[in-house]
Amino acid sequence: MGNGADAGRQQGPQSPEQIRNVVLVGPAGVGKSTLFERLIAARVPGRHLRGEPAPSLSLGAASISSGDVSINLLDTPGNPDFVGEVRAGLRAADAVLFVVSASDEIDDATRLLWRECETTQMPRAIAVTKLEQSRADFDESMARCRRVFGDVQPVGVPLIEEGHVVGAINLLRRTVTDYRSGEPTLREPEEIEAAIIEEHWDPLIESIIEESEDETLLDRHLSGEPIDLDIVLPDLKAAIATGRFFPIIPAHAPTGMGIEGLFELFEHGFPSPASSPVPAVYTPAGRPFGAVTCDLDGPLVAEVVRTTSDPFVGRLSLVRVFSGTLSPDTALHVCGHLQQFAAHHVNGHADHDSDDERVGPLSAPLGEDARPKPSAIAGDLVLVSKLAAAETTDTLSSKARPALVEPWLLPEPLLPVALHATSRTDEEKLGSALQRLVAEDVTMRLEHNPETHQVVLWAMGPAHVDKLLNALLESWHIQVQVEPVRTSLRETFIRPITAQGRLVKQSGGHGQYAVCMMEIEPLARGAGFEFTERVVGGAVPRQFIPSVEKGIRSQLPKGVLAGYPLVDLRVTLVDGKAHSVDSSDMAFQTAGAMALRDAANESTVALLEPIDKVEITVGEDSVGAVLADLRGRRGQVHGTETAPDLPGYAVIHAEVPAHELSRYPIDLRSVSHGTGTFKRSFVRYDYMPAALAREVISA
Ligand SMILES: Nc1nc2c(ncn2[C@@H]2O[C@H](COP(=O)(O)OP(=O)(O)OP(=O)(O)O)[C@@H](O)[C@H]2O)c(=O)[nH]1
Ligand SMILES: [Mg+2]
Repeated sequence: MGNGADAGRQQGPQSPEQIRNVVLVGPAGVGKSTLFERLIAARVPGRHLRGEPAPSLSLGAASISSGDVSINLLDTPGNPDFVGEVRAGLRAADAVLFVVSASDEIDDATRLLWRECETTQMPRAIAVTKLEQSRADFDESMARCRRVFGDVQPVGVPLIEEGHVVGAINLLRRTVTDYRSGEPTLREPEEIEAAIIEEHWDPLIESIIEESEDETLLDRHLSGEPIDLDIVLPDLKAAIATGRFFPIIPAHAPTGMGIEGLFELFEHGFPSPASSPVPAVYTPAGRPFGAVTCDLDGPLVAEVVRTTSDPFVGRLSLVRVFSGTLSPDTALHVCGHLQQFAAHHVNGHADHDSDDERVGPLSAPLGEDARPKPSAIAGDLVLVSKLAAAETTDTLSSKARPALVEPWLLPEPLLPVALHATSRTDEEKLGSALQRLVAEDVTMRLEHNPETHQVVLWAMGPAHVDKLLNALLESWHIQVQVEPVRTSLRETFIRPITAQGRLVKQSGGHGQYAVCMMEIEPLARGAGFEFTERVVGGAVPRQFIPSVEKGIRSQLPKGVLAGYPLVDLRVTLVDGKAHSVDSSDMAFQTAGAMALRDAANESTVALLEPIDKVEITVGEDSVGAVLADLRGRRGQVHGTETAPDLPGYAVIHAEVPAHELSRYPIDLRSVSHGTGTFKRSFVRYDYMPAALAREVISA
């Protein structure tokens, strides 16, 4: 390739048609990162494979050039705790390379990920790894994919001998790449290989024609004419674009088998951003923004899909440009209104609108590294440095025409952990560190519970929590301890009683004198607090009756038994005594609160615990196990039905004490073999069993 082409690459793609955004998705450990690195190494001079990859914890990105196109590859984690990264990757990309391992069954975790892709309706291809392993079988793997995913047709077939990958057949080119000599060598198929090509050719072409609806190709195929690559490729692209036809290709990173076939697929079979739908765009006030298309001369609309930060380098935002052109050193409008769109609470991600964020230098990501990039056009992905306020899902737009992109659907973090720093100095740093880290990760939320005085982090699962603890330690040098999450309880009187508050202090000069008698009655759940009075003959002087009420009201949030707010009661002031000199507003307030406290003991006051409504979606095979587990959690099951849009799944409706749900994301995953997901929402408070209440009170 001449210098001219290289210079062109430095400039980045000149039109959206020259861009491919491809995201690798698949279950944990199938070899996505290995493949990602291999694809980079195949196109970036001087780049070598970097040993064993660690399980991925966040979205990886690399911009590489291949042929005439610029490919932005995205690598996602397979661990279900990081499904938020998968969703961000799907938003940033226009096509999916779904990766499965030939030596594993298609398990429920894989199905869940496939469904994540399916809901986006994005064009997909499938790569099969680990073909040389003893249990692996490409045909078997293909058959499994067909059963679960639909119209899956091979465009390549591996050649394996005694557990070694020795070559691959390219079905579209009808050629073989041979690795036996150590170097990939292109050759004509031998007889047996030609038979394999014939076996797969008809179903492949017929599937392509069915989706592309190309009559000319159909005529050629029926008349038995040879079909050249340049004839079949546009139809392949059309078939893939429907999102109903999935080419499957063997890939073996160690030998490089399949790598060139994948590039061929990316370049000629995958869509460019020009043909992808643009997400909904509004003005920051929520009004229609006007049409947005993948046009580099259009208004700037871009979205942050990943945020990383480093105490030294500052914030680095990975941005997908949907419209317009992003240039360095310009002022931008940056905004995020996450709560407006999210179905759940997103504490820690407050709405923000900033009118003068300056874009720093731009760069193209390359795994952990980056290379300078002059600008980014519609359809491209780019790293933007030093945006002060931008969080993941935020919109970048021009100051002249501010925009707000509707964010992708965020998963709800349901695993709470309470954190505190191990030392006092760390405790001071912890608040700001947590705020920064949570701002980077929209699948976390942060809650300061004023009732339990705990800092509670809501995460997706244990690996997600570990990731945060590691970041606190490594980037911020803060050591934290995780403690059980305390539930916000309530206190309530369980039977009517009479109470007396008696404040009699005769010390030196002015004394304090107030006596009040009251009747306390429990009220229905949710009724709150009512105050009435039946005082006769001025036993409590008129002006002090509101004082008694005020005193009681000030006691309510502090509780009377275990320090939890007292709720659902009616107090009727019936009698009292006053002193012409020593009685005062303060004295009656104190007496009112005293009466409430003195009346409280374990036989008159009970603890209430929050009950959540829970909706669990789970594979039908796991329903029994999940129901049994719910009983162990004091859950009340209200019904089970087949999932409306999810064949093979059931939805369980139940009410469960919140106290029993603190580890449910972990436990549900294990009782349901990874098929279970759930939603929870508070419904009401209800009595906590006495034995449990006693534990809480004595704790
Ligand atoms: N035998 C064999 N091992 C492979 C192959 N591809 C990857 N591996 C190994 O599989 C392990 C997991 O690979 P990764 O690339 O980290 O897998 P991943 O899909 O990125 O995993 P997550 O990031 O956790 O989702 C590593 O030890 C790789 O060396 C392959 O084709 N054959
Ligand atoms: Mg990985």
